[in-house]
Amino acid sequence: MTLTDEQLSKFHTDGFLLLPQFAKAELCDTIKDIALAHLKHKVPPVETEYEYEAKSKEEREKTVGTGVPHFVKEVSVRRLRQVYERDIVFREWMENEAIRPILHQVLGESPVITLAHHNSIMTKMPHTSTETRWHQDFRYWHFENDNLVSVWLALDEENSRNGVLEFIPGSHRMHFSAEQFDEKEYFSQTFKQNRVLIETKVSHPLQKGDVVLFHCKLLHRANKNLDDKPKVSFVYTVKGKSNRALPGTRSALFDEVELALP
Ligand SMILES: O=C(O)CCC(=O)C(=O)O
Repeated sequence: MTLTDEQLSKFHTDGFLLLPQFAKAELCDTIKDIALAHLKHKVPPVETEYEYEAKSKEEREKTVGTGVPHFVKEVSVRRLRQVYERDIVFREWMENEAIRPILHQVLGESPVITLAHHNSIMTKMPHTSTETRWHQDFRYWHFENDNLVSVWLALDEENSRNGVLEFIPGSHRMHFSAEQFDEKEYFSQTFKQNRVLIETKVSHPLQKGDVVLFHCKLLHRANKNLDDKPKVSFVYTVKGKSNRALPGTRSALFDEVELALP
């Protein structure tokens, strides 16, 4: 399967692309069942809502993922980290052959999974989750260039009620000044110029099996979950093969997995 020229151009213009019904419902259900079991038992390494809110920029850059500290046992898990190693079903989804030609197209070269970033089951728990503020994923990542794309799989319906992703189209190609971001490098909502840009945001409700590709510099956010069921999604990141992680940074601490064309 490959993208049409129109789809590829849309990805480069908008910074994201929806691939409707890319994964089978049965696979999504299996992934979700395993994820829910890991979430129930808070199988490490995880990130909790507490850590997400409390960590400084420097801590977020360094964290490699541990367990849940004893004092945050009751707090909800925001994401299961390092999912590639957790279960064969997770690994097979990340290595699935059908998406490789598409990833090759959007990156313009061989895709390589970076296990340092995302590589997660991302959740929004009912009642206890928090908003994810406007940000670029690349802010805490350290590579020679920004040729990185994330692959988001909706394991169930994602909508405005349970916290579907929202994007600012084209923001991956914009240049921003440091003052447009707060101390944790979230895109400041009080800055007038930012507010104008935020009004151009878009979001698309997702169905089970939908995949969204999005560029690592695309501004995106998500609401907290106002529904009664958890929102559970799978996200991993690929980079162009020639784009090396900078030595000595967290981005270089983990293995990479090359996805050869089938
Ligand atoms: O909260 C969400 O569902 C999106 C999470 C996200 O964008 C991130 O952690 O980079």
